[in-house]
Amino acid sequence: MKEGGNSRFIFLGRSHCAALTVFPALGLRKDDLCNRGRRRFRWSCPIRKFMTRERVFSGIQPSGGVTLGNYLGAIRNWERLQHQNYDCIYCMVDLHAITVWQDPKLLADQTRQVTAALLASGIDPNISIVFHQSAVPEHAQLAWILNCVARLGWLNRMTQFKEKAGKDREKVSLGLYAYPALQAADVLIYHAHQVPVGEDQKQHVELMRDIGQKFNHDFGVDFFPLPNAMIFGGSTRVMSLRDGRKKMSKSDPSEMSRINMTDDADAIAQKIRKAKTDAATLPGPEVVGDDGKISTEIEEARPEAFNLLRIYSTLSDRSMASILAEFEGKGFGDFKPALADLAIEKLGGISAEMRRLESDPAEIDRVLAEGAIKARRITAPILEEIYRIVGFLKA
Ligand code: AQP
Repeated sequence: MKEGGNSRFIFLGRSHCAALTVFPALGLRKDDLCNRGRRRFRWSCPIRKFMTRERVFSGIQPSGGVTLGNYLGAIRNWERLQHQNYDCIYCMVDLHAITVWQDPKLLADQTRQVTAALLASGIDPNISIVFHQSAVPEHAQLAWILNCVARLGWLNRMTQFKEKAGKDREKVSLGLYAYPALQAADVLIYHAHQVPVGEDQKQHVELMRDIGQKFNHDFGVDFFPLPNAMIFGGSTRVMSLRDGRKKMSKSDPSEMSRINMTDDADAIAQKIRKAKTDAATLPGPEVVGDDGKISTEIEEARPEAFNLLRIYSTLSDRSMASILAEFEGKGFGDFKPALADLAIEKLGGISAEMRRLESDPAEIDRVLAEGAIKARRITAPILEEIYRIVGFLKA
């Protein structure tokens, strides 16, 4: 049996026990193991050697209703990835949500609602692992270790912290500052390779790589694979309907700034009708370059207009050039009703399914509990290995 390539056969050293624990979770048999003996042992990642498919991890905060930004920038892509050659793990990151105040009376329902949004969007818990973060303690356990690996200087550069903390930096929680180290733990505890996110999370994924690399270097191991940000689809950054320079966000105080996945047809139509635009007519397809992109200069001159056009293009799965060819020379009086009809058509089914799922909270809880069991089959042996690398005594 040979190591490497696409072989399913794995050679193990001291990691044998952890490997045996994780084997059933990966659908492999004990016979697939071949222990080469201690002489050839290197500190390396046993789990990684098992993997025949890349692992995808991503999360979403149950910090409010799910927005069109979350859907187009993340959830829709997650649904598509589970039908490609990946093992997908999707998490309601409630530990992240409490980095800003969450009403305890609402948090559980918000977690169920976000789960309902994933399921209603086609994420299948029989294909992907779907769970909530606080049910898998290894995330927080690894986060503490990574807090001791990450450097203050790195966290000081995080733009999301600067934006969320604003001028009142002294008063925000320590958790909000340490958020990216927990996010690194979320991904590294699965040895995940790919992290599908919206554009706003790119810097955090880069930080995960730095943290993983420093851990590997400090402990002299080749343990954590370094994850990649997967940023794809036509709407990697959906902007506020009130301000085309600001990201559409769950926590924006203005309800009119976002479309929620639970909005009914009237609310969607009203929000699009009132969305900020400009007085000019829409340009033709000549503004789209050969690479399918529009220059930053052109977009920045009309951020609200291009935000709505991009939403239309992504929702309809059509190119920007074909949308512009259709609406060239028309004003927003023509374009907005067409966008509203499209959004209602595409989102209506999802919000109806969300309502149906939310009417049975026990079933959502069952899905999450089952997902947590599957997740822990992966995280527990990896954490055990990490504890050994760090030098913690076995309990
Ligand atoms: N406007 C957006 N456009 C594209 N992608 C977006 N995402 C969020 N907003 C947009 C992507 O959705 C995933 C889940 O995000 P999150 O809930 O974990 O945190 P967030 O990025 O901070 O989202 P919000 O809506 O802005 O939440 P609050 O207001 O609570 O901070 C991520 O992949 C994110 O990129």
